[in-house]
Amino acid sequence: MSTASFPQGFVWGVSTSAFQIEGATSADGRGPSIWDTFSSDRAEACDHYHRYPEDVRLMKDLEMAAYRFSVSWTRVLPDGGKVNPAGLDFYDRLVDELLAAGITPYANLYHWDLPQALEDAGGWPSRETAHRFADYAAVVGERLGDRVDTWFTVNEPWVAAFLGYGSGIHAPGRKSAADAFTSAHHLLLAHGLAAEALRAGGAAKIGAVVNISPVMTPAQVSDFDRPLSEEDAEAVARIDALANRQFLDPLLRGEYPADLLPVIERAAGLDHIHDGDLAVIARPMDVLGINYYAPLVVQAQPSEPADPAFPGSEGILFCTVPTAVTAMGWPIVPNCLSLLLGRISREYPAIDLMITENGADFVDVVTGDGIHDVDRINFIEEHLRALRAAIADGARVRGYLVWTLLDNLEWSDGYQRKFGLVHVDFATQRRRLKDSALWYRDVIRRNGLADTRPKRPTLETVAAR
Ligand code: GBH
Repeated sequence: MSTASFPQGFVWGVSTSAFQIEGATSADGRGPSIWDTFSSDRAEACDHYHRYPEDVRLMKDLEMAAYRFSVSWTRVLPDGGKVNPAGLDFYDRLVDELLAAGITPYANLYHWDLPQALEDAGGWPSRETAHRFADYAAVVGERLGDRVDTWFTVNEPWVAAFLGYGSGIHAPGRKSAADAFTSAHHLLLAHGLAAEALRAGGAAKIGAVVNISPVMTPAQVSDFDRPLSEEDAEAVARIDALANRQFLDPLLRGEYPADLLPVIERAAGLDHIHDGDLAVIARPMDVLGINYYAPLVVQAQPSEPADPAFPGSEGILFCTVPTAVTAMGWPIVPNCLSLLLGRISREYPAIDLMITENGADFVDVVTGDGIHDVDRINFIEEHLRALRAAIADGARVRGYLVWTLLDNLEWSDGYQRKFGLVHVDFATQRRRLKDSALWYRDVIRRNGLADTRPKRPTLETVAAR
């Protein structure tokens, strides 16, 4: 195997999420989710609910092997309780369409669109929501379980808990450290209970998806081995516990990190963690999905107040660094992907991994003859090199899914963010392949990268921005 090619059977594809592409928010009995309530943008998104045959055809033309989509909880259970068969029918049609196109379906049950009725009943800070989620998982599993290859339960519980209930920049927009920690625990419990329900229904493979970011100081961004002062080491460890180990340790070791428990206790107490919960959360799973975008860059700064998205982060400054960034301002550090996969392989060696999201928003150059997104090609290519190196070092990564197929509705940022391999004109819903889509098809065809380095942006493309 050359250094640019990937293991035989490596799975290539893309990920999407329901609220970001489906639209049709009141079609066929769908109920309101917290994102319908919270978002101020037009909700028609990519109208994928009606255009899914075209979108599946696009993926087929791009020779994708796998598609990870999310199921909208409120299509299936509009008020969180009663089943809406017409909503289930949509995913039934979608899965059949994928299989007919030779694309393996990976279904994700929760990409942040909690039924508004369940939020009104307490939301994720309420333990009951985890049980409602397991009921929902059983319903979807029963209908699609004979055809879905892999089930993911929750996507990025950190984001759902700490941006939804901590900083409040995501739905439902609540701002309470206690609610954020209890939500995180209940999302993990929801994963475990849903895994049990799916297993009981005979599901093939089950996993959870976490967003993991290496945590480092500004100096370490260009030199991972740079030694740290005691204060900075403590700052890095505290953010690592909040962002990463809070989820990895319960899922893969059945315990909360010892250094995190006092932080949770101060903000939320520990009564919400019941005896037996961690055993449920740590039920064996088949794959851990990892979404990687950017490192978290921090340093000790005594006067700094806590960031509401990281309750317990008093005395820690989140830094900007002079590296290349995406349009969103996220630092581009591809080798962080090898760093994090090496770390997970060492510390949690038993689990198979899949990169379930990686990608970037850039200002694409849209012309009559095409959409030129060389920055996205460079971003993905450099991350694939880092991934390939991690695999050579023994990381058990079975596949890679680009975030995302289509330019879409980027949560609180609306429509101006462009993460797609495919451009969408939201006035007409016309889809056009970007250069990156065709480039990715070539990666899939040769099961790896070309031996030459990617192209840097040309002066014309830079000037065109
Ligand atoms: C994903 O989450 C989501 O799953 C997906 O729905 C979304 O469209 C996609 O990202 C793009 O946003 O402060 O610069 O260090 C990403 C989770 C958590 C990743 C916060 C970036 C901040 C990076 N994100 N993190 S930075």
